[in-house]
Amino acid sequence: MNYSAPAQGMNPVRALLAGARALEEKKTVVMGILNVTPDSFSDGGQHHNGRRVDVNAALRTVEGMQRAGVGIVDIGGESTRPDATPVCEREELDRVLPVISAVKERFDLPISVDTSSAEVIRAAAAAGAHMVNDVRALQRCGALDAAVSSGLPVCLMHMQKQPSTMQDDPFYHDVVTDVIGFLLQRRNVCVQAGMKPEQIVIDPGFGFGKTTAHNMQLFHALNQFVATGMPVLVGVSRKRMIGELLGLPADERLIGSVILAVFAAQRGASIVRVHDVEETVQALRMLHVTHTPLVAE
Ligand code: 7PJ
Repeated sequence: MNYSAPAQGMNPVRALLAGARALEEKKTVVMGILNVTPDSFSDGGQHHNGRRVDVNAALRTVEGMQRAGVGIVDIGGESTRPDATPVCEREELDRVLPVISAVKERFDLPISVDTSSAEVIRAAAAAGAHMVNDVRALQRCGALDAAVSSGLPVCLMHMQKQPSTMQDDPFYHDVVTDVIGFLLQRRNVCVQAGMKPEQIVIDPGFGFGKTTAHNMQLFHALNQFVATGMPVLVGVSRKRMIGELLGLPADERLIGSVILAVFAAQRGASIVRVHDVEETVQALRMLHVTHTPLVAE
């Protein structure tokens, strides 16, 4: 069984979200995080034993996500936490490709690949991935061309500097206008390179070169991102901003994460990227059945 490709002429992101059983009912899609790294910040090593990726463990996790009602599975082989060891392209391919192929074979779920590498984009697309999620907004050498030729929907995320330096004194003139300006500029570059505007999802990049105050300003301004007309992805799950606001370590940030996912959905996010799929799906179902009105800001 496989999530089928969008019908000819259908808006690709709409098709992806509809495939994730969502957009037609204006519901927010839950994207489940599947890290296949030895060192991701809150769940590293679950699907990688330090030497190689554990495909069976990854499949068990996806099975749980599917049962819980996940919309998209986001598979990533590079940790972007500040002190992570950089990964070479070959290693990233060895981590993500077997998992993409195995998930594709077993599950009827849209698959996103979390990568900045042209080679990984090409290989993942050939293996049947349905979306490219790039924290570097396709700025790495060759990534833009690879994404354009894949024809897949892409998520462009904002990051200031690189993971190893991004938290050294982040500075913005105005974080909201700076980040929206960057994303609009990357959207234009992508469209000039041949991408369809409807292929593009944007993401403020919570925690990537931002203080907690910056993150909060961006969160309050989500309606401005939504107003660009592009679907918005929000990734705040277990992030440090929640830890700082509540004074809690990464493994105790579930409630904060779920609440922020609900707020993001109320403010019009199309996709929320989360570790805790079951709890987030439950919370969003409650939001949807109770018809909580959109928060106007
Ligand atoms: C994000 C991401 C995010 C998008 C990561 C983590 C760090 N991709 N990849 N947005 N974060 N689009 O999961 O905490 O916020 S890795």
